[in-house]
Amino acid sequence: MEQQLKELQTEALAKAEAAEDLKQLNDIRVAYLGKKGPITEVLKGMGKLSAEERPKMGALANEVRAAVASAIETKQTALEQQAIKKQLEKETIDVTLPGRPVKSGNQHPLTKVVEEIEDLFISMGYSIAEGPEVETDYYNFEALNLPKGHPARDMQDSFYITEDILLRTHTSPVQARTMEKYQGQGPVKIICPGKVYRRDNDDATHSHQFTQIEGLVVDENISMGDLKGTLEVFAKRLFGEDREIRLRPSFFPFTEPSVEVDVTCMCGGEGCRICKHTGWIEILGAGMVHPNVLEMAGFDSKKYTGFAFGMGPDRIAMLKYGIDDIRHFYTNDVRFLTQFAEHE
Ligand code: 2NL
Repeated sequence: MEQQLKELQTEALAKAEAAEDLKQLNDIRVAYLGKKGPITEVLKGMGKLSAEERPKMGALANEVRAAVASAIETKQTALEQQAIKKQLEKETIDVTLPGRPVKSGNQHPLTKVVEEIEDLFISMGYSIAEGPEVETDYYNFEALNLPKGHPARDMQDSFYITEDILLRTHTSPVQARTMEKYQGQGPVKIICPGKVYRRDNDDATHSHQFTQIEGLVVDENISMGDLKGTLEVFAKRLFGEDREIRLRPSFFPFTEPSVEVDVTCMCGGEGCRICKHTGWIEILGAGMVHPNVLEMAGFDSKKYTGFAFGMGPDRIAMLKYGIDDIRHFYTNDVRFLTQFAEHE
């Protein structure tokens, strides 16, 4: 029996040593140390032994069991370490590799143009004023000298919510509201940027929602000369110092007299498709604030005069960047939008 146990030990140790992975090693553990294993089998024959031999064999069996268990334990640690080492080698990270670039967004072209124009007027002492996009009939029309029955108030042209409430069709109501807040005390010097709405079928040059920037100056002794000088500074700063402007007579219900303002074309007067071979491009409308508008907002039109102007950043951005369709601003195709990034 002693011989059998020693052979079992030698055999188990050799197998443990030869195990190639943890699964094989576990099979060896179950085979030799399990309840149905050969050591238990051998010990079943203990009954045939003498009383002196029995404890000796019991002790030897325990020694064999311990030796096999310890060999398996040692091998297991070695195999586990080997596995970790292999894994680490496989997962080696090259910390010197450059990182992947993080994609950041960029400003919308309209936002860029609006902010550029805002900054330009802020540098001339203007404040920015904002107001609601859902307006009352009073501020959108009445206060701007567009009385009931005026064709511009047509249901066909505006988005009415009720008979008295609509989506603003221009940013002028913000100016009317702001003037009221001044309680007849000048000077008022504001720029009103924002979204406006008109009932239009969208095409390359029309959008039912677009942007507007209006400006308003009200003070004593404000003249048409102040308007012209201001717009000249504006046009030169926005489009280039080599540009000139011209004023043509026009009509708006809220200004008298009213003008339309053109800037010389980038073709330098040679004539091109953009200026339709005239050398001039229309960029805004303006005029002297109508006395009715001043009075309705609480200003004494004998003491105060003012000028106002309005322009469409959509159109200006289209001219500035050579964009041929206004709908590009609102369909948000990233292939379009990312062209206005100023960084990589
Ligand atoms: C255009 C023309 C214009 C105004 C807007 C205005 C506002 C008040 C009083 C007087 Cl509160 N006028 N705004 C004046 C003239 C022209 O816009 O073609 N816009 C795109």
